[in-house]
Formats: sequence, C-alpha cells, structure tokens
Amino acid sequence: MAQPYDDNNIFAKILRGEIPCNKVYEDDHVLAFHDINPQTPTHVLVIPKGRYVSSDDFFNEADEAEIAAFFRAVGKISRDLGVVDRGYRILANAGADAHQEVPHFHLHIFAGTDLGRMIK
Ligand code: DGP
Repeated sequence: MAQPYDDNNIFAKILRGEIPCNKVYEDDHVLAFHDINPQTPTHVLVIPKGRYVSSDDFFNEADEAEIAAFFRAVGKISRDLGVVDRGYRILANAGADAHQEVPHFHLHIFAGTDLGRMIK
C-alpha cells in the first residue's frame, strides 16, 4: 500500500510558506528552489504543488495536466538556469534504497561542473 502523504514534511512547509526557500521558479503547479545542501554548483529542486509522496505516486496519480505542467516547468527552469548547453542531470530518489529523505516528490537538477558518470 502506498505511503500516506505527511503534511508536516519539510517541502509541504515550504509550499505553505512556513519555512523560507531560495526560490528560482513558481507557477500554479510547480515550485523550484535551491537545495539547502548543494552537491554541485547548481543544485535546484523542482516540486509539484500537489501532495505526492514519491515519483511513483506522482507518475501514477497526478493528472495529465499536472504532469505536463511539471515537466514543461523543468525544461523552462533548466533553460533559465543556463545549464542546457553545457549539460545537466535530473534525478529523483524514490523510496528506501534510493535514500529519499523528503517524502514529497521532487526532482533534483544538478549542473555547473563535470558530473561524471554517477551522482547521488
Ligand atoms: P532526497 O534525498 O532526494 O529526498 O533529497 C532531499 C533534498 O532536500 C536534499 O538534497 C536536501 C534538501 N533539503 C532538505 N531540507 C531542505 C530545506 O529545508 N530547504 C531546502 N532548500 N532544501 C532542503
């Protein structure tokens, strides 16, 4: 059974404005902000505003408009960050083996350095 959504997770608090973030983008469906503990010179998190625990939850439960808006936003954010020409990596950790820390679906955008073949 899917894990229930926890309204007290840190990204839910950021979405409600209870905790500040260094915002890079916002629209009706999406919020993006700099990671508090950046692993690369550019490290941005993109989250849907809907209540989705993980990528599995989002991919299976979100409606088409929400999914489309999310990935369009990822594309726009990447371009606006100026990382597309040199290259970037997008990644979602999901579940225990991937060490997902925050139980609100998010994509990481890593860029600004040679990323090698693997990154956590
Ligand atoms: P993950 O392991 O994929 O769940 O990554 C969660 C990321 O969230 C991790 O890179 C650190 C980041 N993070 C955790 N708490 C905060 C916070 O309060 N603010 C911001 N901006 N990022 C956070």
